[in-house]
Order: sequence, then C-alpha cells, then structure tokens
Amino acid sequence: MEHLFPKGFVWGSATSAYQIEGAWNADGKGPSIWDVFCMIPGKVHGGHSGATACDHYHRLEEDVALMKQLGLKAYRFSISWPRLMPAGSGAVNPQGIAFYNALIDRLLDAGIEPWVTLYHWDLPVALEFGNGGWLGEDISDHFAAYADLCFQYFGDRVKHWITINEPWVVAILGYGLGVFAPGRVSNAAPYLAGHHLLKAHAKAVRVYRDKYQSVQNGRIGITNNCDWREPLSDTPEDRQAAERALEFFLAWFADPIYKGDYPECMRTRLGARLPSIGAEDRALIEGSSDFFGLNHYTTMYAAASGAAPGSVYGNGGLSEDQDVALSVSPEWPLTDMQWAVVPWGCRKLLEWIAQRYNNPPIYITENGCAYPDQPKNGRVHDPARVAFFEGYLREIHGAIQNGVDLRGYFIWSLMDNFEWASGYDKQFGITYVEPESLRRTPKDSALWYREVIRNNGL
Ligand code: PNW
Repeated sequence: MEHLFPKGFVWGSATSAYQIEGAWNADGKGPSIWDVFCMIPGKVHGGHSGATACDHYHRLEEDVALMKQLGLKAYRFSISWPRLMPAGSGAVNPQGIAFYNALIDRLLDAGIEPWVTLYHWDLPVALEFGNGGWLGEDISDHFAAYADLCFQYFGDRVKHWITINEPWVVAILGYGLGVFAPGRVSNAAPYLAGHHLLKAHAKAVRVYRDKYQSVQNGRIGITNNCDWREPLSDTPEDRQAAERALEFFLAWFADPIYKGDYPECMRTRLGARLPSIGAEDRALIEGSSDFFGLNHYTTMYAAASGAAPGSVYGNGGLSEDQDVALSVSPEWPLTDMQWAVVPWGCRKLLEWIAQRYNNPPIYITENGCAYPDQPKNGRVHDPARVAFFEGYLREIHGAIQNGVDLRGYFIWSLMDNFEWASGYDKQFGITYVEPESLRRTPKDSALWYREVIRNNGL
C-alpha cells in the first residue's frame, strides 16, 4: 500500500551543538554547563565528553556536502549560546557569529532549509554559577537578549526557530534527578526551572514578534518531548493515571501555551511547589507558539500507582507527584536505550495533541532509535532500524489520515554523536564503518560517520 504524505511535508534530520560541534574552547567560545558536567567523575558513561564530538565546528563544509549528497531537504541544528556569548550576556564573540553564518550560507547553497534551535541544553557556565541557571529570576531576560542577537544576525535567512529543546528534560533530568547538567537534585526545583523555561521561551517569541517577524517572515515555536502513556487496563483508575502522566509530561509545558495555565492536576498535587501563572505571565505565555514541536521516542503503560505488579519505572523519580506506575510489555522490542518500539503510541500521542490543543500544526522535530550496529564487510545490516522507521512512518501517516495537522518529520540523528550521560556508546545516527587501518578509541568514533557515507556510497 502506498503512503503518500501531504505536499510540502518537511523531511529532515536533526543534531545539537554540544553533541556534534566539539571545539569546546576554540575561537573565543565560553564554557557551557555540559563542558563542566562532563569533567565531574562518574557523571558521563566512560568519562566521555563533547570536547571533540564529531568535530563539526572544523568540518562544516564537508558535513554540508555530505548532507547534500544524502538528499537532505531540512536540517535542524542548535546554536551554542556560549559560542555566541561566552559569558551568557554582554560581549558577543564574532567568530561564533562567523561560524553560524557560514553554516547557514552553505546549507542554503546546498538547497537545505535551516531549522534552528536556540537552546539545546548548553547553558553558559557564567549564568549557572553567577545566576543560579534556570532557577535564577533573570534567566528569561538573558535568554531573550541572546535570542534577539540570533534573530538579528541570522533571521534574514532562518525561517524556522525553535526556542527551547525539551524543557521537561532540562527541568527533570537537570534539576530533579541530577543525571544531566547541571546535576541538581530536588523535588521542587524542576517546577521553578520549568516556569522560567516557559517564560524564557515566551519572551524570546515576544522579541521575535515585536521586532522581526513582520520583516523576516519566519515561524517560531518550542519543542517538547513526550512518550505515549497507554492505560494498563480499561479501568477508570488506569485511564486517569495515563491521562495524568501525559499531563505531567507534556501538558505541563503545552497547556500554559495553548490554554494559559498549568494542568489542574499539577496545580492540585504540587501545591506551592508549582509557581502560579499570574495575569502578566499568562499574557506573555499564552499563544506563544506558531507551531507545536514534538520529540517522541517511546511508549509505556500507565497504571494507578501500585496497581502494576513488577512495574519498574518511576517517571523522573518524581513519580510520587503524579502517582502513576509505569511498565512495558515484554512483547515490545527494545532499542539500545531500552526504549520500547511501539509505533502506534506515536499515532495516539499525535491524536491526543490534536484533540487537546485544537489541531495545531505539528512538526516531529525528533524521532529515532539507537542500536549497537556492527559493520560487516564494509556495510551495516540494520533491519531493526529499518523496521523502526517503517513502523513509525506508517503510524504518523495514519495520524495525518485521521486529521492530525502534521507538517514535518526530523530523524534523530544525522550523525552518530555524543549521547549525553550515555556518552558515545548509544548510536542514534548513521552508523560508521570503521576501516581497520583507521581504528580509533570509542571516544572519537563519532568521526566515522563520514567514512560510512563514503564507504557505502550513500
Ligand atoms: C533527546 N528521556 O533527549 C534530545 O533532544 C537529544 O539531544 C538526544 O540525543 C535524543 O533525545 C536521544 O536521547 C532525550 O529520558 C533524553 O525521556 C532523555 C529523554 C528524552 C529525550
């Protein structure tokens, strides 16, 4: 059966600055919280870091040529805030401006549309230590000033902006569980960080709309991540648990933007730990997205807490806040991240978003899978990855048939890169074929994606 996607549907692939650029202290770049986090023993698998990563900073010409060769039409990347503003505010680094100017120009020369994320987790260290990072009162103003700079320098050529990538990850993994930078552990900080992330997003959007949009004619939004939560059983308790889980995951950030306030169940359950959205914040945040950016990877069952015997996963360690027990079916295949492959969950999530938020234009800004691929005879046989994409694309096509306004899809990731706390051992990107003669340590194996493309004539 043929699956035709709508005319103008955007097909792309995505990366982020810290995961691919390397050159962590080159040409005037300031340090980010990830540069520092990686130096703390025990935080990142194998002691890896993004100090070199895919060395994209030094290889942008070569990389864009490879993208063109692949036939890529849209490329989502992020700008490193500390490369542009080494101390997070004030002085601007001209070499940072030059790098992104060159990248954008080469992409456009190659007929590839740039989609730019302003914040993919690499906060300038100066703002973390001097101002409390995302817990600081003034962080949203600093972010808006940085965004203003990006619109000013790059907005003549960039027509799609994503303010913040996955505020849930920043808040929960960075400020709740402490497994991502800046590594703080708290059951209240995530909700304050989340509040400031929303305000930062909204202030950047306001700057864009007030000063640039009418001239530059671009679109701006935020990207949230969410898994699907399927009720473990048909009981009202489990159905409510699944709904609650989705509200704590996605509606936390999407409700304020599309409805003007946090979900009721979060307000009731969190009490004073959840900041309130007053009239001023509401005016700022409500309506602050031209499109709905979604990163989606997996699905879990949700049950009323305690109702799922053997359920092993809490949600961010803050599961007591939502009182949901999560589990997976033993029948679902797992990727190397131990994330279950459940294509229909993606369709259900898209339909849930369409229904709750009045059918907004949606872009899937990330979807993909990690597998420990092994090259054999110069080629990679990766039927599991092929099956993953077949399954997910079939289901998102189904969602479109069912009326969801999905307008684009970006594969995570263009290249095998630094997978945060998991280091380099999880391979989301194009697998490399490592010629014996060029064998290197696992740490810089990400460089080999280039050889793969060449060796395999892709
Ligand atoms: C996303 N979780 O991260 C990011 O946007 C990418 O930078 C990353 O490489 C990719 O997904 C794969 O991990 C996530 O724990 C990290 O639910 C963690 C979670 C979700 C997304």
